[in-house]
Amino acid sequence: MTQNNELAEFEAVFRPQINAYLHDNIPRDVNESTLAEAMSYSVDAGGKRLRPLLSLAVLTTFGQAPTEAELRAICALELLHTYSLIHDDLPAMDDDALRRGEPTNHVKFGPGMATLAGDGLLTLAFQWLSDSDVSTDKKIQLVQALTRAAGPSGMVAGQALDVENTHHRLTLPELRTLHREKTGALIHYAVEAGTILAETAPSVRDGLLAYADDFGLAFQIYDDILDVTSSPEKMGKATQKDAAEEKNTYPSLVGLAESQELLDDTVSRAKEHLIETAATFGFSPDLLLAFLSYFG
Ligand code: GRG
Repeated sequence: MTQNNELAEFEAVFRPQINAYLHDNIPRDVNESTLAEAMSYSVDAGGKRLRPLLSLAVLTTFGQAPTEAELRAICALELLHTYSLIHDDLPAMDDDALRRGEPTNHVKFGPGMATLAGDGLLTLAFQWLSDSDVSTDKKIQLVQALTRAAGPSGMVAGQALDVENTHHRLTLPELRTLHREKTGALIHYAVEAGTILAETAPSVRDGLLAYADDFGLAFQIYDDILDVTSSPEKMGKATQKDAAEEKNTYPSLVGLAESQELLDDTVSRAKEHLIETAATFGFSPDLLLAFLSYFG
């Protein structure tokens, strides 16, 4: 089977499981029904489910099928990711009107309720992690890793750097730090969660995390490139908006051609980390390698 067929089959099995788990388990019986509606509005709006799929791909790579408890712990990350998107879209942040093809949470429910829906999903993520039926030792490791990735030493720090520098030009190393924290940290955690649940040896984990970090960087460079190239309509919008806000992106800092080169180098490094780790420790890199096809 080719790598890409393997990924297609994997996604066909697990994306519906993730969607169903999220849909069926988002609490709808909270006292405040508008809050419940606002939380499920964004969670049910779809999305690629990349982060939980990466965690599940690590488990699959090591021959393990997720238990219901593991699926709950893994889906917690998608709740947290969805909170970050709701807050990122708020008028006080990016002020975006569309997300996942639908009106953003604050357009539909107002900024106050959208803030609370994000707060609710962030908290619920830790509820799912801590009440999931995985071992206490693994739960502690997962909670520690997720707080590191999502909090003030990870995603929130990256977002703060972004907010603070909206009107300042960053250097390339500074932009890299911003993206490693803002976007890369949750992708790092997605792979780390898989290694915790699969109980991989520390050297395997380190090799997979090196892959994850290059994956996260590539993901952001690719997103920056797509913002400029994806469609004439989007190109006009993104360019105007980014120029008006003096946004720090790879194309705005180094141009499109060099951004593409940086993307190619980063994807190649991710491949090398994975192939080397797999060859040293004797597992198949194919499924995780196939995830890199996302970048074309
Ligand atoms: C508000 C604390 C706080 C953090 C926000 C994630 C984030 C930090 C900002 C998102 C900014 C952004 C759009 C970055 C581009 C890369 C990215 C994270 C895209 C969204 O993730 P996808 O493509 O989205 O996985 P889907 O909809 O598929 O889940």
